[in-house]
Formats: sequence, structure tokens, C-alpha cells
Amino acid sequence: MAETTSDLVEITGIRARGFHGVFAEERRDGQDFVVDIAVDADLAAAGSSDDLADTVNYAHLAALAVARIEGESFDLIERLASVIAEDVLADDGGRLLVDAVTVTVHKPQAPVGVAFGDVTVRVRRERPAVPVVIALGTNLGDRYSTLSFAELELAERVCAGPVVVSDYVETDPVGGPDQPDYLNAVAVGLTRLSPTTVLSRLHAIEAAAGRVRDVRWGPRTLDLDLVQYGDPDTGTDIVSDAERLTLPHPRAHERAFVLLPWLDADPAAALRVGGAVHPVDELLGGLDTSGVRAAEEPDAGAAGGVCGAGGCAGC
Ligand code: PH2
Ligand code: MG
Ligand code: MG
Repeated sequence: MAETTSDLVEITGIRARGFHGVFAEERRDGQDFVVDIAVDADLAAAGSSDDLADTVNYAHLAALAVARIEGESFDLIERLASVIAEDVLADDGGRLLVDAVTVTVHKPQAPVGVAFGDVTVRVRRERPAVPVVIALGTNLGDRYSTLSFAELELAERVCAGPVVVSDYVETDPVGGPDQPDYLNAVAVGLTRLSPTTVLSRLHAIEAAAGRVRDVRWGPRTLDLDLVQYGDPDTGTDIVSDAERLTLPHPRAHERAFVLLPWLDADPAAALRVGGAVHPVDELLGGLDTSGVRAAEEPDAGAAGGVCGAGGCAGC
């Protein structure tokens, strides 16, 4: 299962007056509540861009906490901490960056009946696991080894639980300069990482496979594209037109080399195109699929392997 990053945005000591508590005096008179919030998020982009749009604004976190402290009264600070954590996961200011959040609520004036320093509760909440669709492509080097490396890395670094990978397909290059045929596939799984963290993991896996980013749509050792995040059938898919992360993938609906293997991995696949959600098999009906062929696994025997052709299920 993929671990989250170790980067944090943390704000402590957010103080406001609230009316939470079990006792009538607490509901009547109120008291100060103090909140600390720490979000796990990949800060590499902000670290190099120096752009607030690439990180979680701590003022936004503080505003969420104050709204909850001053809002509807709860009996327990456990509840207050939980709703703040859920708010942060649901709304990080449009950054799509938060992987997990830790919220601590302090109640230093709690009616405990003896002298005490502070009382706190702390909750940690991760994102729920959501469906994710990733398109894989390669047309340089040992394409079969590269795709099987990518499958393992996706399972290890991006997905939570099993990953279903389509059969590989051999495809004519679409767009770009004159270049060799591609080997394409689509992986479908669940992730607990934010869309931004998924994207940066995909880039890290591409780099680990030896990819150098040069010509747009040119030949590449490994291309991993985030096609869809969340489930359009339940309206929980993320739609984003941010420059660094466009969701769903803006060209997936017109690419047979994505839709055919996707349908193989998930026959019930659906994709949002503009405002409407379409079954992928319906989208495929309108496309020319002649450039997409079943891929032949390289023959291990011919490459010098020890198994004979007949009856071997291991290659
Ligand atoms: N990827 C591209 C451009 N063209 N053509 C095929 N057949 N397969 C690809 O994966 C592919 C492409 C840009 O990512
Ligand atoms: Mg691509
Ligand atoms: Mg790409």
C-alpha cells in the first residue's frame, strides 16, 4: 500500500470561542478552543515554483477550524476534531493536494474540577480509497519489461489493494513525430492519495524507468497518464482544469489506445466528457480502432529461455 509523503503544512494554536461541551454552563458561557492542523501533502511543486497555488494555504486551514469552533455546538471535542478533519479532506482550497490530516483540539479551560495544564484530543484521517484509472504507454527500449515494471510500481506506490491491468495492446503512434509503435495498457485500481500526489508518483515512476522529458508526444520509455480520479457514475470524480493537473484526461475520450484496454480492464468503465458521463464502450463505438492490435508477448524460448513452446504456462 502506498505510503503518504513526509511533507507537512502545519498550523498550531488557532484560537476561537465556542460553546461545545456536555455541561449546561459550557453551552451557556462558552470557552476558548485551540486547534492545531497538520496536513500531509507533497510540497515538491511549491518548493520549486514558489507559487501559493501549488500548496495548501494555512490561512484556509485556520478559517475552516474557526468556522467549526464558532459553529454548531458539539458535546465532545472528539466530534469537533473529526468534523474539522473531514472539512480539510473535502476542501483544501481547490489544490487537490491533501493526502491525510491530523487535527488536535485543545480545551484548556475545560471544567475538570482540579488544576490541570491542558486537555487535548487528536484525530488522523486519510482520504477514502477511490477508483483511479491510469494509462500506460511505451515505445522505446524493452517495452514489455517497462510495462511490467510500471505495473509493480503502481501497485506499490500509488494504489491501495489490487490493481487490474488490461492486456497489452500494440498501437500505431497517434500524433507527434515519426516514431515506433507503442505498447499500451490501462490499469484500474483504488488509491488513498490525493490527485496531485498520484500525479507526482506517476512522474517518479516514469523517471525510474529512465524517461527523459523532451519532445511533446515524441517517443518515450514510459508514459503514465492519470485518466480519471474518482467515480463519475456517482459524481465523485474530480474535475479539474488546472494547468498542472487536468481531470479527467482531456484526450482520453478520443483515444482508442486508451479506451480499448480500459474496457478490457473494466467492462463497466465510464468517462466524463464535458458535462456528461458516457460508458466507455459507447465512446469506442464512434472511434477508429484499426490502429490498436492485440500484442504478442515476446517469445521467451526464442530469447534463450529454458522452457519449450508447448504446455508452458509460466512464461
Ligand atoms: N501517447 C502519446 C501520443 N501518441 N500514440 C499511441 N499509439 N500510444 C500512446 O501512448 C501515445 C500515442 C502521448 O502521450
Ligand atoms: Mg500520454
Ligand atoms: Mg503523460
